[in-house]
Amino acid sequence: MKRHPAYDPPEYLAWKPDPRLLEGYRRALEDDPDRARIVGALDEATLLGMYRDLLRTRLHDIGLKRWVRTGVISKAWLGTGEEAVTVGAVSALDRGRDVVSPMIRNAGALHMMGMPLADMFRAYLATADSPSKGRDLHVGSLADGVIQPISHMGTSVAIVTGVALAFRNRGEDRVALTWVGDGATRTAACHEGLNLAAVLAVPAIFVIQNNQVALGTRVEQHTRGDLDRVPELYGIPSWSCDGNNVLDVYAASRLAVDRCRAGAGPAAVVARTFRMGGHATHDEREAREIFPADLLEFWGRRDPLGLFEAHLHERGVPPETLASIEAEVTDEVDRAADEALASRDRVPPPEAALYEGISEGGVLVGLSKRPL
Ligand SMILES: Cc1ncc(C[n+]2csc(CCOP(=O)(O)OP(=O)(O)O)c2C)c(N)n1
Ligand SMILES: [Mg+2]
Repeated sequence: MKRHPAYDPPEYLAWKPDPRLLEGYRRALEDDPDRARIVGALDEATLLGMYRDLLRTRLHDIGLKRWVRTGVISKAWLGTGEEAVTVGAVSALDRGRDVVSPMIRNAGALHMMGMPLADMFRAYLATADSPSKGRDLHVGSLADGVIQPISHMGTSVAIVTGVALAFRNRGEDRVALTWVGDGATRTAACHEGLNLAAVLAVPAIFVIQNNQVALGTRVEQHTRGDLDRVPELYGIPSWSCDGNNVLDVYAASRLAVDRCRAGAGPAAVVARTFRMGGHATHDEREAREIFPADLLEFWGRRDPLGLFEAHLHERGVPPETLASIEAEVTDEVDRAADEALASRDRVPPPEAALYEGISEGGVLVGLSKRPL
């Protein structure tokens, strides 16, 4: 894929696949028979769909970064380097009926669940036609099965537990999934939520997204012990995976989702990855200062997009096929950003919009379109 000197992490600029890493990438998918079966069943169209989703996610980040640099917005929260954790997990869901509760670093889940990219950009501009009608840059759409997050880390664990309980009580064959950062796993809300999900045996999936850092605090500063074993504390089975290998995340998530659908209660996925930028765009330099340079290089060599692209080449997908997908997605993301800018010029947020859609007879708007 094209690299973007003004926006990509420096480690990505001269990116070349490392043959040893590619072999490890393949081995992770072949050594475990369950994962090998799941990945082996993917056809080329599905693999290319994942590539498209990864690219959309990366280019949406780049679009936001461009806006920050050109003064359109002051700050953006990005998921660069962590895209595979989102794309792999959502790919394991049935997007017509399941529900997700993404955190701000899981923006890929929004377009994958069906939200227009232009709406994702509009959220940052707070236009009246943005998903929250200009009230919040946290993005969701109940009609698309996306629960809008709040800032408070860990709360989505309890929320999806409640949603999954509703599914079970109604006898609906649906699952609810959320992502929990390494820092968020340290909150009381997360532990209460995991415990409740386990004892009620609800169809919820928790993806622990260990990107090695919480704001400016490295994982080894905020956690003693092994994050991979957190679900086990509550009797929740979990599958660990390489968070920079989209197919490994997909396979682990499928194992978790299949278990939930079979009625065996909650399941977890623990994905190890790395935040290649700052907590948001404002602290990129500071974020680099908290890690040794060789750690950034280590993770830079594991760019989830670069590795997947190289893996697809190895499987015989011609480079021109990927290049034409990239051209299409680039165009699509650019157009979405322009549409959002046009909204800002056309529809500034009227005060009245702030009071719209909060509740209708006590029922949140959106529920009627796609009941949770
Ligand atoms: C309960 C709570 N405490 C503190 C914060 C401030 N805060 C926002 S993001 C963040 C770090 C989250 O780290 P992690 O869960 O690892 O997610 P990441 O940002 O790495 O994706 C903190 C402490 C918050 N939003 N909520
Ligand atoms: Mg983190």
